[in-house]
Amino acid sequence: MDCIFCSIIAGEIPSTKVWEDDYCYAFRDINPQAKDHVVIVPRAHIESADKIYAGNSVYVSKIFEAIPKIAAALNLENGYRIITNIGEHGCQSVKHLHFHLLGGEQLPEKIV
Ligand code: DGP
Repeated sequence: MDCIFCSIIAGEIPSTKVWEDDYCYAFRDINPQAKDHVVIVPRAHIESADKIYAGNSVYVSKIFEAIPKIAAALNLENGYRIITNIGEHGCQSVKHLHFHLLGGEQLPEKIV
């Protein structure tokens, strides 16, 4: 399967690792939109948050267990933002489920 994030997880494409465990891998975004911009991906290839079901939702719960640890490692005690883009209207460019963690500075006005 030709997937950039699967290749990053496999170490075939270099990345700046921030966190990893049995369920997820987190690395710095190549095009940061904030001082700290981390992409958190499940080790399993799941297309997007629209493809979550009972059989794979453990990856999502494990990622959300990891998020406070990643935030603590980055000293984001003043807060941060988590975003996931889904499909064409959501402007998802990489078709492997991922959560953007943005922080490290005051973020711009939120959409919602
Ligand atoms: P999205 O637009 O939500 O699908 O976000 C995909 C993100 O992935 C985008 O912010 C840039 C990042 N990205 C794409 N390719 C690479 C890569 O090869 N390395 C790293 N570090 N980030 C990448």
